[in-house]
Amino acid sequence: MKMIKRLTSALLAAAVAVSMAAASGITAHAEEICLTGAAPAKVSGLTATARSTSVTLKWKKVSGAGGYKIYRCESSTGKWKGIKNIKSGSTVKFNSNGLKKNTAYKFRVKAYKKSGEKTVVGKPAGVSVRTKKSMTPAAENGRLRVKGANIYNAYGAKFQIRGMSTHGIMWEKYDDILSASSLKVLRDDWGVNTIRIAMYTEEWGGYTTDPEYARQAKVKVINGVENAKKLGMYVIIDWHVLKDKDPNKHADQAVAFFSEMSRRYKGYNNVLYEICNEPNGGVGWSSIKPYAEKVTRAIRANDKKGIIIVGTGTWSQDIHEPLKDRLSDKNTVYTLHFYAGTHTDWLRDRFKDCYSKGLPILVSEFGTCDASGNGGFNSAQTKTWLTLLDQKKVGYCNWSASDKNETASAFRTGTDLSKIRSGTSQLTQSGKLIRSWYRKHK
Ligand code: IDC
Repeated sequence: MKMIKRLTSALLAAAVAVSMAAASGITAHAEEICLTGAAPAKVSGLTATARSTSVTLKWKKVSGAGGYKIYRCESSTGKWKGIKNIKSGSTVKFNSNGLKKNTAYKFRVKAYKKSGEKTVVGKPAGVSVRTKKSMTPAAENGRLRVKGANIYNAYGAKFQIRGMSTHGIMWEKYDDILSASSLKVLRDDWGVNTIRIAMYTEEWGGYTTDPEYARQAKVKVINGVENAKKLGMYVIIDWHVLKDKDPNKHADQAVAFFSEMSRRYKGYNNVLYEICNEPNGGVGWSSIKPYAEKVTRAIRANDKKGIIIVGTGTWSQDIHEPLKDRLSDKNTVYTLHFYAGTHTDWLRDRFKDCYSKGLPILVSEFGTCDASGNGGFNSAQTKTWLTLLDQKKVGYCNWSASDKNETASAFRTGTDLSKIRSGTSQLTQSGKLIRSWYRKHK
């Protein structure tokens, strides 16, 4: 009994000495002797979850590891390649991005630690996995978030919105494009990952002009969001300020609307809130910012994660204004709109400057023609813009997925928007250009 007691206290004293030494940064001599050369244990519990272009690896933390080395081998080539060295000893998860669809991969993870000058590496754990053939955009990418000047998916890769905007959902039957069958064609035949629901605030059955219009418009928005969700597409709810010029004019209604939407959609991972399409008429950032703060507060009271899109002055061209006066909400992007026939090098230069200074930008609307939406189809300028945005991985939505008789429309006049067909037979020159561009990236 006495013996055991004495032993226990001796052990306790040793433990205290070691931990004191560790705390003071001195390595205990005894520890050095027993650890030199001893490799960390083999990683255990390694699993791989495949999507179509990325894989998430998870494993159990290895005690004493200083980091992990990760290797990948595409089975068709049989060659192993070191793809990542994670230095934090506590990391037990890694996303491997940019993989080919429907392809077999093997991964290896080895724990390592530094021993003096040397790195000692444990035995590899391995796992095999096959990426999926295809997945919906939202299943593939999960919840989007803003980081630096870009939008990222849930697995740490930059994500580019490629969307179509409706025309005004209260105009004619332009909300028909929100049917599940038409959205599916946009998703599968075009490669569209996002639908933007344009709800005018003043023009043509505008939300703020009559409570009955507001009620009808809301039903259409909800229908569109639900169909997008079923199809795994992202959806932008757009408070389409235009004629009203100053978003502050209907700020109370905007707050009430976005408060209701964010309460409804806080659990969805596919909803983005665009709170003012295009401030104009000389309304600058100093007026837009307090409006954005008000609406952001209303949204964040319910939905902490959905991305907020904020319009900028001069029909969403003045992105340089918020550059030096950013909103505090980190999950916000700033709107830039271009119409290819009107906005050329000078606006591209502004875009490049703001992007390079870290401003997160979304082109939530662009047209292939001049700013009137009619006339001046300009394929060359459209391609110059889209090439630039693709280089920076900045997203865009085309105006518009409608059949109105104007140049910006993607569909020929008289197309039944509720049942669009795959292929190009129903498309205008603008629709053909957009579809083929989006398909390249599918
Ligand atoms: C245009 C529509 C047109 C409609 C007009 C209403 O294409 O049919 O009569 O609005 O004022 C924008 C706006 C967008 C415009 C579009 C083309 O966001 O509402 O749509 N545009 O003018 N900004 C720049 C161009």
